[in-house]
Amino acid sequence: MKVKLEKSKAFYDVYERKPTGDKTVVHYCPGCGHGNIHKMITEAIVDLGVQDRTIFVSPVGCSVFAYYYFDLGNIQAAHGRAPAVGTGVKRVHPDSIVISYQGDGDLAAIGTAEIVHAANRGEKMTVIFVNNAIYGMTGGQMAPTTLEGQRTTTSPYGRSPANEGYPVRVAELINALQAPVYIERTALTDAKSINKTRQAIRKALQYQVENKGFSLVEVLSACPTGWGIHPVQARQWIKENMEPVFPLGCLRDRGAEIPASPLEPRPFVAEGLHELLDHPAPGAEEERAAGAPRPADPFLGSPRVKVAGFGGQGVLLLGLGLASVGMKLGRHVSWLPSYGPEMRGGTANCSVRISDEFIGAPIVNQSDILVAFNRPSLEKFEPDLRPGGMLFYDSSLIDVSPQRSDIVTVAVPATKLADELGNTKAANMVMFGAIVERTGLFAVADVVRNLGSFIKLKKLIPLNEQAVERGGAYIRSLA
Ligand SMILES: Cc1ncc(C[n+]2csc(CCOP(=O)(O)OP(=O)(O)O)c2C)c(N)n1
Ligand code: SF4
Repeated sequence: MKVKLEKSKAFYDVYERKPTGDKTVVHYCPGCGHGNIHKMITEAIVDLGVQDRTIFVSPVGCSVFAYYYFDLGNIQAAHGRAPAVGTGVKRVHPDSIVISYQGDGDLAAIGTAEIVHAANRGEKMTVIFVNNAIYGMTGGQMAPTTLEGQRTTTSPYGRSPANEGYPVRVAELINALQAPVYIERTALTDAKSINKTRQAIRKALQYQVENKGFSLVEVLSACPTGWGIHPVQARQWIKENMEPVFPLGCLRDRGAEIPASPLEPRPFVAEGLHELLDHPAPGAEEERAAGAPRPADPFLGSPRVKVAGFGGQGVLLLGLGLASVGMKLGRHVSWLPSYGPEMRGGTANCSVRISDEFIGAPIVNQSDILVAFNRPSLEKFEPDLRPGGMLFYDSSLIDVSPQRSDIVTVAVPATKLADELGNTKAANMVMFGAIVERTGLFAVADVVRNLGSFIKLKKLIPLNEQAVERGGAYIRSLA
């Protein structure tokens, strides 16, 4: 018999988001249950034909990086908040399939309130609850599901009910509520139980596709590392120790009572919202300055931009400016800042997307345009620029030449030009002018006209106007 092994299409081929190590393998320890459960989820999603509408909400815990692997819509929620985040997603996109994936520290300790209320409201989502009886990621502390007498790093003499209470049976707790449609507890111990888990995950997702209501599948899963035992023993340990406390089986299945119905379409955008926000509706005719055609290169017309430098160089404001002007011109935009805790001098970067299409994720992994204001930023983000992409760098501050030959490099002495205008801080706006002039993303005049949309102090506008125009003129002088 020939066995064909292939990876589910709902996984990425290569885990590009994984920053280090082998990008073809997951980061989980040998024998960990997370990988098995991920596989079951992806297979069900592909079979149900809902990959393009599934939004996976990752928890905090060992599966915090689940978004490295799933070729789905991915959101990483704060600890315990996945059901609340999932609620928001499902209410705004009732036609999406929402999966809240949570460990026991995440769901049963830090997010107790969120799971209880999401279940009680009957949010139409699927919760996959991975119960490994400890906090895996943080080194094996006691969790609410830790067994009586179980030794963990924070219960070295064994969990004592008198001191720490009894193990929380999550499936039973949720079963006390009226709204949920389907609740089942399964385990990953042997072929039979693995098959049961696969079926339960499938059913829970199927019910969501049929718009039936809230489902929770609790999976007893091994954490050989946290338990300090061999993966094979770990599976036996679940059987012998966990199953008596957390009995397997279906606690509730009301699927047959609730008729299937189509997922509701997305609610319309409130009429008048764009007028209220004082910008044209996305897709409306752009009000571009005369004589400024859109760039022919689609990547430059709808770019993914990374702007990076030191805090205090106006990196975030430049990104905000790109997004604000784009919005004023009727484009879909996103701006995602990222900075260190320092007020000044730390690193800062932002991801900007400008597009004619709805923007699924504001993250920019591979950029079409990189703007670097210092050498560490250039070195850090240059490898992520797509071949053929454009690199703008402040040549007054960066004394090395960029390394790659498959990109277009534009050196702009932004700080020097800003100094000539009397204010070093305007270097970011000099760069703004250079970027739009060189790429054709917007006209310089569009930027100048819309400066007030992101620079709130009116007295600063004249200087910034000069700076944008100076950057544009510099590019024209190179021609
Ligand atoms: C509010 C908050 N408290 C604590 C932490 C630290 N923390 C990170 S992961 C984790 C444990 C997660 O354990 P669990 O949910 O059981 O998932 P596992 O790692 O076992 O898959 C903790 C306590 C945090 N990030 N945020
Ligand atoms: S620590 Fe435990 S839960 Fe985390 S990856 Fe390792 S085996 Fe899995």
